[in-house]
Amino acid sequence: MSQESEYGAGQIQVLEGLEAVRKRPAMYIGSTDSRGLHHLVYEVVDNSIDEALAGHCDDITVTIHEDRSVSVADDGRGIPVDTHEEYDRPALEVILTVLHAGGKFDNKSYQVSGGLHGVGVSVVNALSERLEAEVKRDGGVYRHAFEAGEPVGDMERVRDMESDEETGTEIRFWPDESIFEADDFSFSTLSNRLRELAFLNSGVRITLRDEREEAADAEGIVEETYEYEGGIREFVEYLNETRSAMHEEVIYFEDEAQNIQVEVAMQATEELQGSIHAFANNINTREGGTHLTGFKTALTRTVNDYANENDLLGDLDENLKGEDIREGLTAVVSIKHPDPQFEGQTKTKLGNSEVRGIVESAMHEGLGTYFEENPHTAEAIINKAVEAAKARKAAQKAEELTRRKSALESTSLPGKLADCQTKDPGEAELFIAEGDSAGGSAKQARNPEFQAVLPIKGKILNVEKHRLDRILENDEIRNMITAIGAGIGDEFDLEDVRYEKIIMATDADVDGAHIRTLLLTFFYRHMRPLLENGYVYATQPPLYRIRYRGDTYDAMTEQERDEIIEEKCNGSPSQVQRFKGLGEMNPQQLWDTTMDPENRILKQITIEDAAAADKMFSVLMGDAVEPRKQFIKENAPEAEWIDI
Ligand code: 0RA
Repeated sequence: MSQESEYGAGQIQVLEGLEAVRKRPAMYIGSTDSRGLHHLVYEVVDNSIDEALAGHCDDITVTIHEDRSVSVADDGRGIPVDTHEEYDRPALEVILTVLHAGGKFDNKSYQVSGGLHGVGVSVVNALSERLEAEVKRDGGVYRHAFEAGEPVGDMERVRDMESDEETGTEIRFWPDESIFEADDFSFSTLSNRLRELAFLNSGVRITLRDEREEAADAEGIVEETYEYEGGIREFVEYLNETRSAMHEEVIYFEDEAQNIQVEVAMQATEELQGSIHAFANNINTREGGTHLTGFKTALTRTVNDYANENDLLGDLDENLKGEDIREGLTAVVSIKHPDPQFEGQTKTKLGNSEVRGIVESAMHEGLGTYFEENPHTAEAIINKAVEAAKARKAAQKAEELTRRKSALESTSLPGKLADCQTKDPGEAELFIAEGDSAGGSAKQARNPEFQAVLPIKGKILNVEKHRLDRILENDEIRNMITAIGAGIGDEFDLEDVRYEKIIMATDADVDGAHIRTLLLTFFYRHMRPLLENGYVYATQPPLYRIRYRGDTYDAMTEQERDEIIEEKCNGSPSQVQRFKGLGEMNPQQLWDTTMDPENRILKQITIEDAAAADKMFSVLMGDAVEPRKQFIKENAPEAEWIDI
């Protein structure tokens, strides 16, 4: 390749054409579903965040337009527009059409973001039907447009500006409908990620605007701005909004070593659920890694050291365990590394081994100092951890926990479960049906070859409010654990899961929504890999069935019902039936509308964003009433379906 001479040794990059991106989009952006679609936005925003981290940009605006395109505007230096010598084309064009070109232009030693895949804006261009770039730079406004990644005409300087001062980049793109299965940007998905980015990069102001008609009609939120001077300190406050904190100020410290920045913010709460979120270069490292290990190790050591030195362990005859200390603790650990190594199944596990020690010593020093300066808080935190240790030991002593846990692993399947014939988890489906009548119908309706049914009684236990020993006493929960067959909590093993589709079949009413949330809370807190790997689904049964001259039509919404009546039935249907609940359908109807893989509509529940999910569960399931009302009001009508 002729270009190779341009690169220094060790910097040789393979220049692939954008054609490769269009052929195998998933290799570059992970997938072509809704997640991939949103990834396009993040890829562009990451470039603006890089400008911000380099100190040249403080305002980023993301707009979802009426025509379903998205634009990202920033007030950075603007993508360079001068001629790129190697290509003899404007740099703007090169950056947008040559894969991996972005990095070559900036001598930033420290490109922090770059996204999960870090592929650059040219990938967004390749996957867009159309892309328009507008750059303000060098006293002028420049425009260039592209279709399917190919330039349309030449870059133009469209006008002069009065001053050289105003600079920035705006990129608007129309995702290619022939590539993406999804075409609908979700305000809540984008808002969660942009808010998170604003927390992680203090001082950057990010605005999200929704210009679509639906957004305005629902008198909903059409514009939100995220800006947090306090950075991850405010992130922790936000996560703890509905939890009772044990000390007013969030504990915060930062450190830098070997060009690696470390930031830690934490606050202990009275709750039972802890939540620790680790980020590396703004990426939510869901699978953990060396930064998280360093944090946990130092936390356990520092707390035990302080407790022993000050005789705070009382009659506890051993040191506190990590899990005792982490009970109710909310923490955000964020590191920025010049060369992060991402490993693991979903490339969200930080691998750089040097990070562990750096975080560990930053944490030991920072938390140690905090304890010395705030002895009352230290004591309260340790007392709570001692309580947790005692509860854990009491349960263990009675051999309850161990007995129950091992009983759950070995014993026979629950009597209420109608299991399927196949033993291949890849084919097997488990319907968790609300109530005995829906459960009964589902048992008759199912295809027993691959569909199992487990009826559950109405409201299961709210796991947000109980420790594991109580949770394991609950029959409905025990039945689910044995049916799924993969254990629970730390011992949960995805390999042992008996069904790769676990389908919540609940009614389309308020109670159904509540039960679904209780189930999701349970999966999220105690079987999280199920959600992380996309094994959890919800049925979406139709609300109406319309008959006309021997034909049957199903409608998911009132609007769809009216359209069918108008268009298919000439305005006068023979019958319109409203399904109030699954229990009201006869087995045939249940099969046709909800269980038949050929016809049914399933909603796959995924965790896009662990911090947002965590916040949602603590708001929805916690004690504080006002924030819950507020949350539901803001997110209605789709509160139950918020993308987590
Ligand atoms: C290459 C070089 C420079 C800036 C950028 C790219 C840049 C890219 C994007 C993408 C969205 N917003 C952006 N802002 C800047 C540095 C240019 C210089 O040295 O002046």
